[in-house]
Amino acid sequence: MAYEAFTEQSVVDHVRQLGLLEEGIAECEEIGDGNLNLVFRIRQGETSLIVKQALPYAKVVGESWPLTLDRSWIEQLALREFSKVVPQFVPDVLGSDRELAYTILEDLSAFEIVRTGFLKGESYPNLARHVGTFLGETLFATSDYANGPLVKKQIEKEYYNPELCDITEKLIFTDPYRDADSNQIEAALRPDVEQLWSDLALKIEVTKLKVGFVTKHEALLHGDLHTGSIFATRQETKIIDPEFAFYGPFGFDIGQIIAHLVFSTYAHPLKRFERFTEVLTVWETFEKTFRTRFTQAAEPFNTVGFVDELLPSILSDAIGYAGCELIRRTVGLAGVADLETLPDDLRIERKRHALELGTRLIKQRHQIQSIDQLIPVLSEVRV
Ligand code: SR1
Ligand code: MG
Repeated sequence: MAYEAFTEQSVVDHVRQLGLLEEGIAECEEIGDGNLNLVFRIRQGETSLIVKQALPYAKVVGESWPLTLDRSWIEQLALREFSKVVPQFVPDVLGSDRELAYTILEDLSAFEIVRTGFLKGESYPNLARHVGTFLGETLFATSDYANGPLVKKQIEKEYYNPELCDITEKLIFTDPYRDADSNQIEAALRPDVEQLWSDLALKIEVTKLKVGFVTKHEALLHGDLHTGSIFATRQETKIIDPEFAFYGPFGFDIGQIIAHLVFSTYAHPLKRFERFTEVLTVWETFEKTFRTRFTQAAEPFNTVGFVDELLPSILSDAIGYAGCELIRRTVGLAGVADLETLPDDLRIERKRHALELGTRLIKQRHQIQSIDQLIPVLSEVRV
C-alpha cells in the first residue's frame, strides 16, 4: 500500500482491517507533541493502542525539511532489539509497516512522559536504576564484546540511519557553534552565544566529540535519549522513540540523559539533589551492569585491566556529550520545556548557566575522572 499520512478516521479503518479492533465505534485522537511524527491513540472498550506514523518531513519545521520515512522501520527494529535483553523497559510492538511507516504499540496511558512529570514535581524512584540497567544491557548486548564479529556487523547493517544521524551531527555538533539558520537564540543571550562561537578551544573539543560520534561504531544507541523519550510510573519505566537509533559511541546516550536530568533542575532547583543522585545512579548502574556482562561474556576482549580503562573512557565521552546536549538545547532548534516554560529573567539566567556548564563539561571531560568528581561540577552551577 502506497504511503499516505493517516487521519483519525483512516488509522482506525486500517487498524480494524488488521484485526486489532472490533466492528463498531472506536475513539481516536492525534496526541503527538514531538518534533517529527503523528501519534494516534485509539480506544475501544478495554482495547487501547498507539499508532505512531512518520511524516515525510520534520513536523517541527514543516514540509520544507523532507525526512526519510525509513526512521519508522528503524525505530521498531530497535525496540524489538532492545526487547531481547530488557523487554521490561520497552513498549510491546504490536505491528509495523515499512511502506506506511507506522508502528503499533501498546498504550502506556498509565505512564507519564518523564519530562512532563518532572515539570509537575513528580518523582520516579526507580527511573535512574532502570535507565542505567537499560543502558548497560543494551549497549553491551549489541556491541562487539557480546557478539562475534560477523553477527555484530550483521546487526549494525540494519541500523544504517544516515538522515537522522545527519540531523544530530548538524543540530548538536555543528550549528550551535556558528551563526546557523536553525539556531533559536534569544536576543539577551546573543553575547554569550557569540562567546561560544569565538572559543576555538571549545570548538576543537566539540569537533573531537563529533568525530567520535561518526566513527565509533561501538553499540546500538537509542540516539535521542532525553526525558521526553521515557515514560514512567513510580514503579515502571519504558524507553520509547528510538528513531535516531544507529551504531555509535557507548557514551552518547548516557551523556544525553545526564544533560536532561540537569535541565530538569533548571525548572525545579529544589529537586537538584534528587536529580544529581539520579545522574550518579544512572552511571553506577550502567557501569555495574556493563562490567558484569563484560566479565561473563567478552572472552576474546577480556584482557586483564582492559574494561577498567574502557569504562572511564566511556564516562569522559558521556560527560562531553552531556555538555554538547546542554548547549544545543539552549541555542539550537528543539529547546526543552524545562527552560522554555520559565519566566524571562530566570530563563535567560538559567540558559546562561546551561551554556557555562556545557562548555565546562566539554573542556574538562578528561580531568573529571570519576562520577564522584562529576556531581560537584554539576552542583556548582548557580540556579
Ligand atoms: C528536526 S528534529 C529536532 C530534534 O528533535 C528530536 O527529538 C531530536 O532530538 C532532534 O535533534
Ligand atoms: Mg523523539
